[in-house]
Amino acid sequence: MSDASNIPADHPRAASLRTRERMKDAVRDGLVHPTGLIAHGRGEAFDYLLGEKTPPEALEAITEAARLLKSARQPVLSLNGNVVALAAEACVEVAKAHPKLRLEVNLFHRTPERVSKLVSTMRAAGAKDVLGEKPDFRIPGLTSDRAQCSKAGIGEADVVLVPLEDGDRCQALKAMGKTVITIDLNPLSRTARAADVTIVDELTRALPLLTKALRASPGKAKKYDNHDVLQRVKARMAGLLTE
Ligand code: PTJ
Repeated sequence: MSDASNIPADHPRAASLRTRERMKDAVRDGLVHPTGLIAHGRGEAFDYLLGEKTPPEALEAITEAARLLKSARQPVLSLNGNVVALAAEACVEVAKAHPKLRLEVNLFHRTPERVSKLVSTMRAAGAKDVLGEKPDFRIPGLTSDRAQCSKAGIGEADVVLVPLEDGDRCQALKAMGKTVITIDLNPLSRTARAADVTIVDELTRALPLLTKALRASPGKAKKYDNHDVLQRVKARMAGLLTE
C-alpha cells in the first residue's frame, strides 16, 4: 500500500488506514515528529480496547471539561504535531465554540520551523489567532523544550486542555496550580492519572463532542471524580478483553 488512493473503500479498516497515510504524509511534510507515529500506534491499540467507540465515561469527562473551560478565566488548547495533523479543523471548531479559548502550539520535539508549519496549518484550517512562535515564558520544573511557551497563552492560563500529552508537562502544569484536561486513549498513562479531567477517547471522536458540549447551555454541575472515571473505563477495557 503506497498511498491513500490505493486503499480499497470496502476495506474493513479503510478509515484507520487512511489516517495512517495522513500521519505518514504529515511526517514527510515536517508537521509530525517521526516518534508521533509510535504515539499514534499506541493510541490505536488502546482504541481497540474501547471497541473504537466513545465510552459513557468519556461523555462524563467531556461534560466536566466543557464546564471547566466555560468557567475559566483564561482557557488554552495546547496543540502538538499529532493533534494538528489529525484534527486541525476540529480544534478550530472548539475555539469557535468558546471565543475566550486561545490556541497555542507547544512541542516536545521543538524546532522553530515545525512550530511555524503547525501554526500555518492551523491558520489554513480557519484559526484566527495561534500562539507559539514567540515563546516568552518557561514552565518551571521542565527541562525539555516543551517548557517554552507563551506568557499570554499557557503561561497565564488557569485551565489547559492538552490532548495527547506527555506526563512530565502535565505534572509541571499541575504544579503551577493549573487545571489540566487531557484527551488520551491510554487510561494508564501518567498524564491520564495526573490530569483533573481525562477524556479517554480518540481525539477526532472527542473534539466534536466537546464542541457540542461547549455550545450547550450549562446543565446542573454534577459531582465529578476523575479517579472513579478512570477505574470504570479500565474495567470496560478489561471486560472487552475477556468477552
Ligand atoms: O509533536 P510533539 O513534538 O509535541 O510530540 C508529540 C508526541 C505525541 C510524539 C509526544 O507528545 C509523545 O510522545 O506523546 P506520548 O507520551 O506518546 O503520549 C501520547 C498519548 O496519546 C499516548 O498515551 C497515546 O495512547 C495517546 N494517543 C495517541 N493517539 C491518540 C491518543 N489519544 C487519543 N486520540 C488519539 N488519536
